[in-house]
Amino acid sequence: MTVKRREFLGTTLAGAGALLAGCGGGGGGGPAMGAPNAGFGVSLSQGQPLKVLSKLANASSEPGRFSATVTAAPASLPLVEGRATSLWLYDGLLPGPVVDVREGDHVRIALVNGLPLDTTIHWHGLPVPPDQDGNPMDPVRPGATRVYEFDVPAGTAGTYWYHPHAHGTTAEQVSMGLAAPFIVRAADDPLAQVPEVTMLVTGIRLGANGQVSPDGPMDFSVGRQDGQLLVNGGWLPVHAVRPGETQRWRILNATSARYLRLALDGHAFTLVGTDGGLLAAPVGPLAEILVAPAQRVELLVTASTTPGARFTLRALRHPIDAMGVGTYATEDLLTVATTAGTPAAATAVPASLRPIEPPGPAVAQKRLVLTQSGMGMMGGMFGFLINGRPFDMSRVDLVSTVGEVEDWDIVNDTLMDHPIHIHGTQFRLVSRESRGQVAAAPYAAWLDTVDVPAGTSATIRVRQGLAGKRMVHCHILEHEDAGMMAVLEVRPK
Ligand SMILES: [Cu+2]
Repeated sequence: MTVKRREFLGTTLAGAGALLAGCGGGGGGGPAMGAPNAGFGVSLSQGQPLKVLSKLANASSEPGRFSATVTAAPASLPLVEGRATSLWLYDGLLPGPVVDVREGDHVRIALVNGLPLDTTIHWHGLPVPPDQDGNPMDPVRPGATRVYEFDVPAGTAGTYWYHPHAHGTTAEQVSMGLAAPFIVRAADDPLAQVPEVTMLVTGIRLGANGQVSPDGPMDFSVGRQDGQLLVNGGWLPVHAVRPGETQRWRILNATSARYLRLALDGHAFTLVGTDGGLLAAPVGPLAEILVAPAQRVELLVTASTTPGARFTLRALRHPIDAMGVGTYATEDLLTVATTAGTPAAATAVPASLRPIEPPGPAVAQKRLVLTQSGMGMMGGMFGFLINGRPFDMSRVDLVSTVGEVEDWDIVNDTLMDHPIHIHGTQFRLVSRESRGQVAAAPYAAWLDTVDVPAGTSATIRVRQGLAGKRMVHCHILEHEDAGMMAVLEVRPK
């Protein structure tokens, strides 16, 4: 069985000629997109049971403290027959070990850098102090150990992740395997009784030699392309479920650039959580849900009551822009297999989950305009800029004040969709604008990453709680590395 490859640049290339002027691959596009998987195509083993992710062991026996060491280092795994694939992994695991803590915990994690290059750990979505958040200004050198230390405040229960944020090499480090979930639990979780499953989605692209292929110019233009989608490190794994059982799925999109428009054959989703944890009330039933790169969702899924049946979880066809430049083809992610036996009893879903307080009126405004330039950094054929400038870590681009609520208009004047991530806080989507039509956010939810499709804008309401420098960037990792990032300085009140 083969995965349907992404349909890039096929019949619509001519219309995108201006965008792609300078593409070395000529009319056929670059090798990564124009000829799907040309030069790649090593098949991974598939159909194994969905891996239950290992947890990072807590070395502290003191209540309220989580203490551990994690090592980022080269490792090799037998992903394809007869070959060892060289990867960069946390503690030798693909994906890395889950940090599983409770609200109120004090977290102390030592990172040992066994990699041949600088790295950091960014605690994606968590309100950790800026100097503990793995900014590119704070590299951990090869051979060095760095301790990250922070509190996990009340109200932050949710599904987060951690990954490197080193200057210019984040995409490379994540594509080599460095990513892992970080789950914060609340003492009063209204869904604590629902069996849960964590599913971290990553991409892997292996060359004919069975090794991870590096990013090329096309990747640095439109985000890393081709390869296979893995769930918990496995290709097309099988998730066995008792018929009729309701489960809580925590799904993390840890791919470089792949938008996941998720749908499960014959099933509907109930959305109960987003990047920053639970919604005020369940939303659904939903036939599909879009999870942009770096975003997370918590879904309730009630399996079919038919024993011994199989259903496919897919990432559905999704365009990455408004111009017909490229579209992700539908791709299978995982098989849900109902077991034999009698169906489980129905699970009652609470009508309300937790209060989501309104953030209050905005006292300041910001406008971020995303634009495209003719030439990109890192060999990309075009660059993406925030307010006209590429990233410079020595410059401050935006200034906010601790505790002040701001409205940010993020205007996408490029030809591609960009998932925009702000470090250190969770924000609310207020509204979206497209072709002059404004639509209010359909429900209250905490986000740290908002997708802003090409030619549209999004207004978010955001507040930073701690002073220091924060990163604001596109979470298509190749765009981030190629300079689509700004420095936000949060000043004390
Ligand atoms: Cu981008």
